Amino acid sequence: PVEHLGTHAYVLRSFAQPGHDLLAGVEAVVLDAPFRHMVTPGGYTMSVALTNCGRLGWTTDPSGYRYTAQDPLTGRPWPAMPSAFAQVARAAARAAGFDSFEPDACLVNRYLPGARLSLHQDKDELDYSAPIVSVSLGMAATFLFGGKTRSEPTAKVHLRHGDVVVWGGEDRLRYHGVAPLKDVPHPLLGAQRINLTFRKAG
Ligand code: MD5
Ligand code: FE
Repeated sequence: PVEHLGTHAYVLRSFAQPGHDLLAGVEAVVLDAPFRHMVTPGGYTMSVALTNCGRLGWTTDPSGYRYTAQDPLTGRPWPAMPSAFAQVARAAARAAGFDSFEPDACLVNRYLPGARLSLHQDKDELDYSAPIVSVSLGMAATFLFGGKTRSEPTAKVHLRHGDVVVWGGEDRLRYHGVAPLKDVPHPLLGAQRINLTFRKAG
C-alpha cells in the first residue's frame, strides 16, 4: 500500500521492520560519531541533533552547509554505512521505481520532544536526479510537505516508526520540515525520534 505525497513522493508505511539490525546500526554509528547540535550560517543552533555515516556527511557551521568526508568533531572519516542501512534504502528506492539508488551519505537526525525542523529545501547535493530516502524510527512526527516556494501551503503527514518516504523527480526540491515533536514515548526508543536520510551527495 503506497501513498502518494506528490507525483514522485511515496510513503511506504511500515516498510522498514526496524529489528535489531537498524537499531544496532544507529548505536554503532553514534558510538563513533556522536549526535551534536550544529550551528547554521544564520547563527541558530539546531534543535535537531545529528550525525552521519557513509562516505560523505552533511554538516553546517557559521560559514555554510556542506558535505565532508571527515567528521569535524573528531577529524576522522564518518563511520561506514551499516549494511542494514544501505539495504533498506536500496529496497525502498526500488519499491518507488528508482532502480539503482546507491546512497553515499546517510544523515542521522535525532529529535527529542519539542525539536523541529523549519521549512527548507535539500539543495546541497550535486545530482538532483537521485531520490532521497527517509526512514522514521521511534516517536511519531508530523512531516510538513510544501511546494516549490516557501509560501505555498503545507500538507501534514504523520510518520511513524518504520515508515519510509522516497522523494524523487519533481518532488525532490519541494520545501519540507518537521513540526515540533510531541512527547509520546515509543516502546522501543523512548522519548526520541531518529530519522535516517539517505542521499547521493557526491
Ligand atoms: C526528517 N530530514 O524527518 C527529514 C527527512 C533533512 C530532513 O528534511 O534535511 O535532514 S528527509 C525529507 C525530505 C528530503 C528531500 C525532499 C523532501 C523531503 N521533500 O521534497 O519534501 O528528519
Ligand atoms: Fe530536508
